Amino acid sequence: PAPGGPRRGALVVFEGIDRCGKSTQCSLLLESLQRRGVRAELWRFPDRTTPIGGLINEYLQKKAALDDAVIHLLFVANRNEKREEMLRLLAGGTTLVLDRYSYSGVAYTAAKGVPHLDAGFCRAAETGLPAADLVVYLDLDPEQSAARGGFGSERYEKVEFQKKVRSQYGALADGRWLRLDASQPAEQLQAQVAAAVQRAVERAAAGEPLGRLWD
Ligand code: Z5A
Ligand code: MG
Repeated sequence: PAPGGPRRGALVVFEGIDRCGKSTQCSLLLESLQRRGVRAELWRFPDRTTPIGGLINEYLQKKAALDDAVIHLLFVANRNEKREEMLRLLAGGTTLVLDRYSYSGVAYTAAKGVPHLDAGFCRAAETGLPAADLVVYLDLDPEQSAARGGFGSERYEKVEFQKKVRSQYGALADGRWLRLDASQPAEQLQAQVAAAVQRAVERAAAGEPLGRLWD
């Protein structure tokens, strides 16, 4: 960073199949960052509070049927409507913790197996958004996630589909992904998450540039 200039925040994303424990880990992480005096915010995608997010919510709750390309592009639009604010917060030194992001977009749409909506199409739709400094991937067997509370009421919450999503995630992982066995106890997972996030926050503060999807 420029001497005396702001040190940027890190973009930390949690990914994984339904019920793998993302929201639990995100909340624990936010508390631990704030305890250590790191300025941080927790967001989730989809953001169901915007008009576009409202349409996504109706689709997920099976109150509306939408073409697969249309729902994919709504998820993309829902991230783009937050793009400017994300960039502003990161540049100003706030670390952003995201509960799902573009990696969900690719994994869930590509898992549908629609020929014209493959992973290449999904990626092309959202170049220009910032890439994560760290993706914490909580890997869990869909049979185990299905046994956790609340599974089954929304679209996509089917073991067979979640297996396809898991294999799509496997194809996306690169050097910025930390894959954790999500069947471990939550506190044990959090210790590994906190250590990796601290390193990502330090790298960002030291001036490592923010990446761009899908460079
Ligand atoms: N989607 C998409 O298609 N395209 C996109 O671009 C985006 C999303 C962004 C929204 O999901 C749906 O949208 C999702 C993908 C699609 N569809 N599916 N599947 P969401 O984010 O609103 O919901 P979710 O992530 O699928 O589920 P969730 O309920 O939020 O799960 P979670 O956050 O991963 O888990 P949790 O709430 O922390 O924990 C679930 C339960 O497990 C709960 O009872 C916990 O107490 C328990 N738990 C948590 N951790 C543990 C451990 N370590 N051990 C044992 N039990 C645990
Ligand atoms: Mg959640």
